[in-house]
Amino acid sequence: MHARSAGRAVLVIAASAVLAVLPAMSASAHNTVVGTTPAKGATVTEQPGIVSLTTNDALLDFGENTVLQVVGPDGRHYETACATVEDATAEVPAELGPAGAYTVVWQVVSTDGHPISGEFGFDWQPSAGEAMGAGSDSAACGAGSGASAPTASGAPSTGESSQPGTVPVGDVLWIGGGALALVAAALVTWLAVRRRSAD
Ligand SMILES: [Cu+2]
Repeated sequence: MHARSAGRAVLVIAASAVLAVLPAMSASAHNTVVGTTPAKGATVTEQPGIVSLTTNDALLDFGENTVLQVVGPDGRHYETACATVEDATAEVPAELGPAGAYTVVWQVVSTDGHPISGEFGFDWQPSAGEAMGAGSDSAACGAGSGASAPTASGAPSTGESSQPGTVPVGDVLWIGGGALALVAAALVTWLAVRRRSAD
């Protein structure tokens, strides 16, 4: 085997190894959900006012990458604003409508910069006299909703919603670090192979 083709084979093997290991490495740093309001599966009889999700660690505030949508049994949205982040909790104001099963669809950004997402449900059985929200056909926040995530400075949004695929900084660091490790490992192995085949 020529040294050059051996080096190329090593590169391919090293690349495969890095790609296989990366997801496992990054998963260990993800926030995990420790609680929600309302609680998952709960029967709610009074307007909760706020729907929230709490994790085990501080969340990153990436504006519209933080999503909490409250979807009613009629498929309409009952969240009334953009979600906000406070330490380990993301929350959104909501005014529930008709009785029935509600689903909260959420996405938050982990401490390591990776988005995590999921959903949970609760049952809305309003007591007599509870006011009902009208809901909306579309999400209260995000592209096309006309609303924008509040910013710390209170400055108007500058159209971040046109880039839904924005890669969090953490991802770039993970990928950059992985690529560096791969290049270093491949170089060392290739030099070893070349020395052996030169003998
Ligand atoms: Cu991660």
